[in-house]
Amino acid sequence: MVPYRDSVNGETPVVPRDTRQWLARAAAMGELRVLEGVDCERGIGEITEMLHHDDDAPAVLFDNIPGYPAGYRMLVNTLSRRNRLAMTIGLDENISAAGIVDAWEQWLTDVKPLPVNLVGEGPITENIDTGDDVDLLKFPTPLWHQEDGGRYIGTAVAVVTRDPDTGVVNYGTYRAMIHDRNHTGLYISPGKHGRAHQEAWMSRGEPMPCVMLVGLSPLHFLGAALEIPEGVNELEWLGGVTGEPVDCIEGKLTGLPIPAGAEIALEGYVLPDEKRLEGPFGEWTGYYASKEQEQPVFRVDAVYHRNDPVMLGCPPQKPPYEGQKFQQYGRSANLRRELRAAGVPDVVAAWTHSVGGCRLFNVVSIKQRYAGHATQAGLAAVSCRQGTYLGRIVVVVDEDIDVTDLHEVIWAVCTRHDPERDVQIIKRTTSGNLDPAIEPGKKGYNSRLVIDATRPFEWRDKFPDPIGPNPDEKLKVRENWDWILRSNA
Ligand SMILES: Cc1cc2nc3c(=O)[nH]c(=O)nc-3n(C[C@H](O)[C@H](O)[C@H](O)COP(=O)(O)O)c2cc1C
Ligand SMILES: [Mn+2]
Repeated sequence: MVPYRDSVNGETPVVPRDTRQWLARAAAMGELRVLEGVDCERGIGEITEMLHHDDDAPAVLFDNIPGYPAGYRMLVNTLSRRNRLAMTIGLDENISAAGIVDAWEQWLTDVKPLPVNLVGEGPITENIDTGDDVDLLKFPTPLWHQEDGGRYIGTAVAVVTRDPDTGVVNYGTYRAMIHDRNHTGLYISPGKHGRAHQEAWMSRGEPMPCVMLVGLSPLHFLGAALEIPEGVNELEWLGGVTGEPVDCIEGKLTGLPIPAGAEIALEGYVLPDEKRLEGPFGEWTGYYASKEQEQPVFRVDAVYHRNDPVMLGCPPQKPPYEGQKFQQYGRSANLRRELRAAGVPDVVAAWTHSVGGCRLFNVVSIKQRYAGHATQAGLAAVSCRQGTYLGRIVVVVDEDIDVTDLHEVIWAVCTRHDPERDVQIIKRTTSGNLDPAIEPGKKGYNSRLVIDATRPFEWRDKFPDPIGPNPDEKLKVRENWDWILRSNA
């Protein structure tokens, strides 16, 4: 076993290995504020909501939280800004939105996962509490929204589970509310990989071995929160993306991999024969759409943490919030990839807008080739895997429209589509329990609006010319001149 490495030949790696390296990089970029004395009852939740809804807001580290030991910290809003997201995953901090989507598409198709590197100990083993010493209440867990049913220690989490049949390990973000000193809830929605593992263990009547990281590097949160194909161990995928295998210890009780550089890990079992009320909790649609409900219980038998641990927080808010501000790149990459794979020609770009929770409002741009091409693209965007769950509106635009820019998209809708000619409603499509627009008791189906906001194919040559740059030209001007927008000099 080689020891935990926080440097490569004495150099700090390009991709921050752990939370401490991430904090140092964010501080050097001028992207981190430290706030002291803010309380868990209201203050942290209220400030986090404000940060999520300002595009230029920094990451914030709360310290000296009243009622908790100094040094027990809470870090929020890490991945909401593109430059911090890029830094987290080893891309150029000035990369464009399209640049991240291109990188993501490549990671989704070409990355070779790297097995984790097992180490005997690491920062995470600095403190290990077991038995009566296990106490989740010692960590500063905020009441994130005033109407929440409890304290959610698990928001920006990674939950490690193993398939009992295949042995495949999964790393997913699923919410966890504290029930008491050594129990939390665990809400995994149907279709998620962790849910399949849970169902497999429960059907055997056996407790599910589980590790929940509630203090972890933003990179690991990103890997756990994004939709990566089934059967891919996200820890190994992260190793492939960064070119460095993730150093892990083996959990002493479960044998599950625990990143050695993580801040706080809870280890134990999801019980086969117990459920407790969980929720309500603010959800990604901007509502409390699922009320208090009976959900499985995670019994925590061991707590591992670094000295002066840093928790990571990302409570869902009305869109667009932090989660969607980073999800938009991965989901947009996936939408474009699936449209191309479905045989739609000349798809230029696709964008799952964060204001629609990266599901409810999707835009596709094409270079029109033939009559009906725009309809084909729109219907494919409704029906492909990325577009099917809880979609609502799809807009198809020409290639001169920047799909990421809501102003341009709505301008195209306002000036190129005529409702009588260009709107279609598709009925009985896939919705879900969280759809606020569908009456309680009737959830399951919804319908879709497909707007063709391209120039009508048959008379496109007579359509008036737009003013201003095309997306490539616009990008170039911004690359050269955007310092004018940001500089006070
Ligand atoms: C902040 C945040 C909170 C989330 N909470 C939940 C949750 O409580 N339950 C759930 O099933 N998915 C939740 N998700 C979505 C999943 O993490 C996401 O779909 C991920 O891909 C799941 O991993 P899996 O694909 O390995 O199942 C959340 C995502 C984010 C960003
Ligand atoms: Mn997965």
